[in-house]
This record gives sequence, C-alpha cells and structure tokens, in this order.
Amino acid sequence: MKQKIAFITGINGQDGSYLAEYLVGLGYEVHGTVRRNSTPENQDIRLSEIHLKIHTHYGDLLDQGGLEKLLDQIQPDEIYNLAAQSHVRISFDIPQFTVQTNAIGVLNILEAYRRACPDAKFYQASSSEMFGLSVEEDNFQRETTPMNPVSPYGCSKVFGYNIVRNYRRAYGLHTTNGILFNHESPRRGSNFVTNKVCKTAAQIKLGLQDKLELGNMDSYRDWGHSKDYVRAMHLMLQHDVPGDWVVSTMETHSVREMCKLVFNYLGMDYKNYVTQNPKYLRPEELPYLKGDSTKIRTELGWKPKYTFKEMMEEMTQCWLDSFNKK
Ligand code: NAP
Ligand code: F7E
Repeated sequence: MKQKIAFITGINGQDGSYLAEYLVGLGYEVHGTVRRNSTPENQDIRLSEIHLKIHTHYGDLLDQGGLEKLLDQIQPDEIYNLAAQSHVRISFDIPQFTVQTNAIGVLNILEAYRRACPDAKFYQASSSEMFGLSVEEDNFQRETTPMNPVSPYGCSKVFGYNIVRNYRRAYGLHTTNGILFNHESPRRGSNFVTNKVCKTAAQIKLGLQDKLELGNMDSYRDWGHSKDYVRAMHLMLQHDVPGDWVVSTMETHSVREMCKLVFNYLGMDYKNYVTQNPKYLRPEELPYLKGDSTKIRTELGWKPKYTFKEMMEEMTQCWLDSFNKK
C-alpha cells in the first residue's frame, strides 16, 4: 500500500508536534510548516524526538502563494491546519494579526488546497472558544450550540469554521472541523493558565519563586490532554464523510480547583501563594465551558485516555524534573 502523506501547518506547536509523532508512528510521511524565526534553535524544541523523521518547510498562513507551491510539490493525502495565533488574551492585544492568521489564513490554505490537491482531506483546528457565552440548558456546549464568541480569537475561529463548511458544500471538498475544547500537556505554552500554574508552583516548591499572579480564577474549562486530542484529529479524517465534531472530556473545573490540585500535589496550599493581578484579566471573559462529545464517541469510537488529575500531575512533575536538572 502507498505510504500516506500528511501536511501539518504549525507543526512545531503543541498539537502539531504530538500529531507529527503520532502520524510518524502510524507510518506516514510527515511534512509541516514552520515560520522564519531569527533564533532557529528554538523552533524545533518540541520536535526534538522526531526532527530527523519529518520534513519541515518555511511557510506562513498569510502567504497563499507559498502554501500553494508547497501543496503542489508535496501532494498530501491529509492536510491538518493547526497554525494559529492561539492565545485568547493576546488576541485582544493584536486583533488584526489574529484575524489575518486565524480567519484569512484559513481561506488562504483552503484556496491553495482547492487548486493544488483537491483530492486530499482537510482538517481545521476549530475551537470551543467559538461558543463564547452560549450554554445549553443541560450545561453543555455541543455541535448544535449557537456560536456567540467573546474575543477576537473566538470571532476569527468562527470565520474559519464557517468557510471550511462553505468549501465542503460549495466544492464537494473533504473538509472537517474539529471543535476542540481546551487541551494541555507538558508542551503547552507556559503563558496558558494550566502550564503557568504548574511551572510557578514547581518554582515555589523549590524556593525559586514566592508567589503566583493570576487573572480570573472563577472561570471553568473542560481540560483534556493534547495527545488524546491529536488521535481524535486523525480519526476524523479517516471517516469517509466530512463533518464537524466536538472533542472534550465532558468534565469542567474552575481555575481555582486546578490550582488547588497542583499545589496539593506539591504538598502546599495555593491560598498562601496565589494573588490576583488585573493585568491578566480579559476585556471580556468566557466564564464556562463543558463539551458534550457524544457524537465523536459514538460515531468514531474516540475517548480520552488521560484523566484531568493525571495530566496536571504529569505537567507539574515535568517542571520539577526540569528545574531539578539545572
Ligand atoms: P500553539 O502551540 O500556539 O501552536 C500554534 C502554531 O501555529 C505554532 O507552530 C505557531 O508558530 C504557528 N503559527 C502562528 N501564526 C502563524 C502563521 N501566521 N503562519 C503559520 N504558522 C503560524 O497552539 P496549539 O495549542 O498547538 O493549537 C493548535 C491549533 O488548535 C490552533 O489553531 C489553536 O487555535 C487550536 N485550538 C487549540 C486548543 C487548545 O486548547 N490547545 C483548543 C482548540 C483549538 P510559532 O511557534 O512560530 O508562533
Ligand atoms: O485561559 C483564566 C483565563 O489562556 C483559561 C487556547 O488554547 O483554549 C485556550 O484558550 C482560563 C481563562 O486558555 C490566567 O481568564 C486566569 O478563563 O489557558 P487560557 P483559553 O483562553 O481558554 C481555547 C479552547 C483555545 O482554542 C485557545 O487556543 O484561565 N486565567 N488567570 C488565566 N489565563 C492565562 N492565560 N493566564 C493567567 O494568568
């Protein structure tokens, strides 16, 4: 059988790096884009275990011509569009760049794909942030929940989601949206709340830091593990019919509960160390997320392997180990 070829935008991000490892393990030839960066040493940190087994190319979602040239050369079977300005609070600081990348960038890669390799299957990294303030009466968000975004990031992702559905219907392309709820790992950027808490709690434990400043501790998130979620991305593209699937753990926890768990793991009480700094509050907050992933569980047989507690402990332990090595 012919070796399958995958193309991943944002291959050096959290999800891109786990997805690349997963696909290499399944026997795929894996290609992906990285952006030009003045310090190239930092770019393949998350790819260190597989960089010899994959092909990286310079590429940017803002450069449609460049994307088309790459797709024309590579002729992938599967395209995973994971590249994005993915930080919600930062999307308030740089709204134009966020929208250019996360909205127009999706259109750019869809056009490149339509022209260069329309027989491929296409995955779009859509997000629970699109639901914003909408919650169903049973306290879940699901595929049919109206979208009511509350950040430039959420608004940009709604455009990406809709244009992917439009290209599916208009041109008969195999385009799929994964509507993923928050997912974390030791590779999560340390300015997202989970990894910020794990990193700073480990520093406090080792006497390297004395306090942790956070924003809103009363928001709730449905937090899963990135490794479980990249398996879901691949499963979605193996389905004959393209569609839209929510991926979530079906549990929700507050930022406060998450802090309690992490500090308890290290034998400390978070109340003695955590303070609020208004600089980490958002101009508009999304207070509550809990995803109903019944559709992907029943139609595609996906379920997560990690529990929330296992994931938070793995992340905290990784920081402890890394500081202890220094
Ligand atoms: P991430 O770690 O921030 O990775 C994003 C990747 O996109 C990085 O490789 C980044 O490159 C690249 N990128 C940014 N702007 C780009 C541009 N203009 N052109 C090309 N590449 C660009 O994010 P992640 O957590 O892996 O998330 C992957 C995708 O899933 C994103 O689209 C995100 O919005 C979406 N998503 C994430 C979650 C979550 O909880 N993690 C949930 C739902 C949806 P640099 O390193 O050079 O910046
Ligand atoms: O914030 C609160 C913050 O930045 C989670 C992205 O992957 O998931 C992610 O977006 C919550 C929010 O993730 C701090 O206000 C409190 O309520 O970790 P976060 P996010 O905004 O939910 C969605 C699904 C995506 O698609 C995105 O790409 O935690 N919070 N104090 C804080 N958040 C941060 N970052 N820093 C704080 O100090």
